[in-house]
Amino acid sequence: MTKRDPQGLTPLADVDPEVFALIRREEKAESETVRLIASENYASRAVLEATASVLTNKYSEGYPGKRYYEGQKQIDEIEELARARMKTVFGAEHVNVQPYSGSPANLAVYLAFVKPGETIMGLGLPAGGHLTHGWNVSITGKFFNSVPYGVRQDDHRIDMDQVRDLARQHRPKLIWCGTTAYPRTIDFAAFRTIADEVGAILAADIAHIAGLVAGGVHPSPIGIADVVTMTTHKTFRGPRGAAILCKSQHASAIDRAVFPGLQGGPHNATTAAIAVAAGEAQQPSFKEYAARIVENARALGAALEAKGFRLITGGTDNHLLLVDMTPKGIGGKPYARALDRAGIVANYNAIPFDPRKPMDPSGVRLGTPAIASRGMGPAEMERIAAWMAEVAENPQDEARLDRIAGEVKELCQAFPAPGIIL
Ligand code: DSN
Repeated sequence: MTKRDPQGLTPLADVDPEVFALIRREEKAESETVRLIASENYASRAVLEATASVLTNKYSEGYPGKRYYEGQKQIDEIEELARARMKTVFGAEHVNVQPYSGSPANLAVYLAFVKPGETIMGLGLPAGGHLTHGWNVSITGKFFNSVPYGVRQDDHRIDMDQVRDLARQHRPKLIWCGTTAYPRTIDFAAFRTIADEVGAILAADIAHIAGLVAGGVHPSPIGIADVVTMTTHKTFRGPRGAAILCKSQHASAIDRAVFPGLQGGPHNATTAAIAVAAGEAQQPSFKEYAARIVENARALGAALEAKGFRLITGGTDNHLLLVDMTPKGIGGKPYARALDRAGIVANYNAIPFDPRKPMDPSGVRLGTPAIASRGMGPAEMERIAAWMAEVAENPQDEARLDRIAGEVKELCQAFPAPGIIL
């Protein structure tokens, strides 16, 4: 769209070599490293293509058949398709695919069901909850009276007795169940019983485990929770986006909360990519992928434990491990830095009742969705655990970290990263 390119058809590499080079470097980095960030994954080429389509050009405030702009024939069909496929994948009565991401999806739930100042409950951030479940630095902890619950001191499992006691005492309007750093299954039915007893709306945030739920390896909250929120880019392996799934009786409250309550035009390219991802989630191979995530997390956990690592709750039922680095004599942050140098990408993370500060906590969080997408299995988990142990014992040995990074790269070459053409 310069004088020499009125059609805007010049490729990115020529229009903006600087941005192009940075994207290429990211592609190389994602290909050549073992990515263990529990919330990350590899979207397929098909998902990436839909995301990068002309749908980005359209404005579509409203919902299919009820838009404020003309020219919506394709957009309406795309959104209908995304909604229908998501309903099929999750068995939901109603789906809204317009939230821009997980935090706006959760805000829409507040807007639909709670007034400012009313009481809500969610798992506290230091115990593995999410900021938007009422943590004090988030708008959700400032605009609502938030009563966080936690995990038990002895086994670090969600303390359902405490949830019940706090709910009886504070009579919340809304109870969140859902986590970002919790390695165990969530007992949705137990939360339902408590919510019913105090007359609360039950919201399940399955952002982390949506792919496991879709793949049948984690119990589903559909039909149990009143409303379910999810991001579409974590274990679900779609584009950066979100969805809200709910019972029909809450459909119009949720839809009105998303638009016009919180957002303007939906990101139509994302909607198309959600449709693609939901189509992929209906394939038998998605079930295999979901099972591989959990199998790998268990195998990685067992291999790490055998090498003296301490796993919070002693293991995992899902896609992630929370590791207390204290027995290894290194903090989570310097360890995550050293791992990164060795080609293994994870994030430092607080552990429950962490004596250290949030920016320098005791733990690291490890997830297996991305390496499961590459097709790695238990044998590779053994190798990764061995490298992780070597890094923990030699975090400043640059030559050793370089050697490991080289070995990691070789392993990665044997398991090409989905969606990336090098
Ligand atoms: N940033 C996400 C995660 O890493 O868990 C939560 O929003």
